[in-house]
Amino acid sequence: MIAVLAGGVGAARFLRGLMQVVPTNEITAIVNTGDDTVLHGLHISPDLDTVTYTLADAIDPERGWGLSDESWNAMSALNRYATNRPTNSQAAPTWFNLGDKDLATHFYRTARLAEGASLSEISQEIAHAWGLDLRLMPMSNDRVRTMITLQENCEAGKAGSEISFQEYFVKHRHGVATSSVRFDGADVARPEGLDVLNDAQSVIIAPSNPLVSIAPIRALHHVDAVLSARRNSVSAISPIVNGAALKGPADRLMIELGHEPSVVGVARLYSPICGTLIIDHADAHLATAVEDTGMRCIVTDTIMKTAQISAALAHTALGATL
Ligand code: FO1
Repeated sequence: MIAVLAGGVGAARFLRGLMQVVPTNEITAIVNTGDDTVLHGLHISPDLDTVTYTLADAIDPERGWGLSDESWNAMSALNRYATNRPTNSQAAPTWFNLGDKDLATHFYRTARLAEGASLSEISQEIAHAWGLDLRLMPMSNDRVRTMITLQENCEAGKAGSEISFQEYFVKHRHGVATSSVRFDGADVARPEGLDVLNDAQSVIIAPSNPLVSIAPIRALHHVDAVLSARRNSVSAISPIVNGAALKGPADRLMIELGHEPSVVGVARLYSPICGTLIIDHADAHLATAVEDTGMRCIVTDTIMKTAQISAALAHTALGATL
């Protein structure tokens, strides 16, 4: 069985490639839930949904999240109330866009949670309903929330105050500087998938944001210990190419949190738990510097423009763990 540590968009693309290389029922994706949020009373798990929708070929390709051929009637109907609610009310938020079809997933997840089902059970039910037979599990069934501390006074609030990940990423379009990131609840949350990480033939860290998508998973008890004990059969794909993130704020976050925004910076973050870092041709000149951190380094095409490139990348990542 192959275990993949996954965030959102980059991980979903990688998993599409992996599914072309190994039978899907041999794949277990352990997915970040630090991005989860409750809005309109609905529990939303963006990374689980992005992986599910992508693997089910239902994702909106431009946005990289939510469903294709979506309508937004519920959201636009909310405006009537958003413009009339009391000033101190948080009701009818319109900054986080929920498509009409996407709402069905949040209705279902919220109702099943209210019935006492675990996020693991629900994630499997949703994956199955979308015809997926890979195992999709949340990093924990307990609440963990990525919190962003503001570096300076800005539109999002005062320096030193915290906002939730989605307020950072969506409401403020990750355009505000952060001084630290915290995973609220990670110290007491029970990790899902420790036995998966122990028993898997290979563990692959998908090209997700090391600091806000992979780090929440690593912050859970014993995860780093389990990975470092088997680091030679753990490989990672750098989400940073040529000093930049392909999507999202990974490069800016690395600078703000004191890391080098390069494959070497990624290597320093991962070398305790991972034996091989896979980097793009654009960073070939940094391969030696990556190896100086104690990791093997493989240079290949990591920009998943086509299904073939994704499959080849998955094959390389797998080969590096054997
Ligand atoms: N990302 C945005 O940039 N704007 C949105 O309005 C938005 C809504 C949204 C709704 C459901 C969902 O599953 C994801 C959504 N995302 C949105 C993406 C979300 O912020 C993810 O956390 C990011 O993709 C980072 O993983």
